[in-house]
Amino acid sequence: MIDKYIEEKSSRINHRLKELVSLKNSSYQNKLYEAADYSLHSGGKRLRPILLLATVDTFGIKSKAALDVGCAIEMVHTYSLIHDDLPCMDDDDMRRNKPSLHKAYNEWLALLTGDYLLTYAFEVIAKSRQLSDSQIVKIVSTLSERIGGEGLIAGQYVDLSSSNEETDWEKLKFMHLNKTASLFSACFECGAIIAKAKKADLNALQSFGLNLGFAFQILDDISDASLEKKDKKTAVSILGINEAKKKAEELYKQALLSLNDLSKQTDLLKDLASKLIKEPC
Ligand code: GRG
Repeated sequence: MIDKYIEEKSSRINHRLKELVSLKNSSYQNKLYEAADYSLHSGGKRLRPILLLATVDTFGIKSKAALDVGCAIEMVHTYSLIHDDLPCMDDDDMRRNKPSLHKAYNEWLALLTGDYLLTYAFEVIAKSRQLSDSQIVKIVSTLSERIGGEGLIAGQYVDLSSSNEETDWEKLKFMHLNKTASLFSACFECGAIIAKAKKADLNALQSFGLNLGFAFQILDDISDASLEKKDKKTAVSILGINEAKKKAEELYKQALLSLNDLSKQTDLLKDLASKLIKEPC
C-alpha cells in the first residue's frame, strides 16, 4: 500500500521536475539545464517532496501547488548535495553510484548549477498560482529559515570548521539537526501551510519532522559505518553502534509521539515514517 503511494508520488514528482527544468533549445546556457537535469534525475528517492505531499494528503487537501513546493524542496536538497560534493567541501567524486556533478562536468558549472537550483526553487514557490500571497510568504520564510544561517548552512559550517577531536555528541547533534532534520521539518511545515493547518498541528508536524530527520541521519551514519569514510565523527564513532541504534529508535518513537498531538488521522505519516526508518537508503 505505502509502496504504491511512494511510487505514484515519485512518478508525479519526476514528471513535474522534468517540466520545471527543461532544455530550451536555443539558449546559450543549455549546459546549465543539462547539468541540473543530471543531478535532479540521478536516482534520488524523492523523500522530501513525498513527505510534503503526504502531509497535504493527511489534511485531505487537493493542491497542485503542493507538487511544485515539493519539487522546489527537492531542488534545494539537490543543490545541497552538489555543493557538498565539491572539492572545497566534502570532496566526493561519486554520488548515487555515479560521478558527482563536478566530475561529470566541471567545478564552476557544479557551483553554478547548485546556485541555479537554489534560486529557482524560490521562483517556483513564488509563482505557484494556487497559493495565496500570505501562504507564499510563509513558505518562503519557513524554507529560507530552515536552510539558512540558523539551519542547513549552520550545520554545514560547523561540520566543515570543526576538527574531529572537538566534535562531541552535542556538536554532532547540532550538525545532524541542522544539516538533515531541518529540511525534513521544512517539508512538514510547508505541507501544513499549504493545508492551512492550525498552529498546534504545525508545531506537532515540526517536532515530528525534526525527530524523524535526526533518526534518519543516525541510520545513515550506521549504514555508512562500514565505509570508514574520511574518518569523520558520526553517531557510530561517538556512541558506538548499539547506542546509535538505540538513539535512532528513541527518536523514531519520539517522532510518532508528536503525531498524537495532530488533529488528523496519522496512518499515512506513520506508514511513511516506518518505511523510512526500516529502509533508509
Ligand atoms: C552545501 C549548505 C550545504 C549543505 C550541505 C546535505 C549536506 C549539507 C551534506 C550532504 C551529506 C549529508 C550528511 C546529508 C544529510 C542528509 C542525507 C542523509 C542526505 C541523503 O538524503 P537521501 O537519502 O538522498 O534522501 P537521495 O539520494 O535519495 O536524494
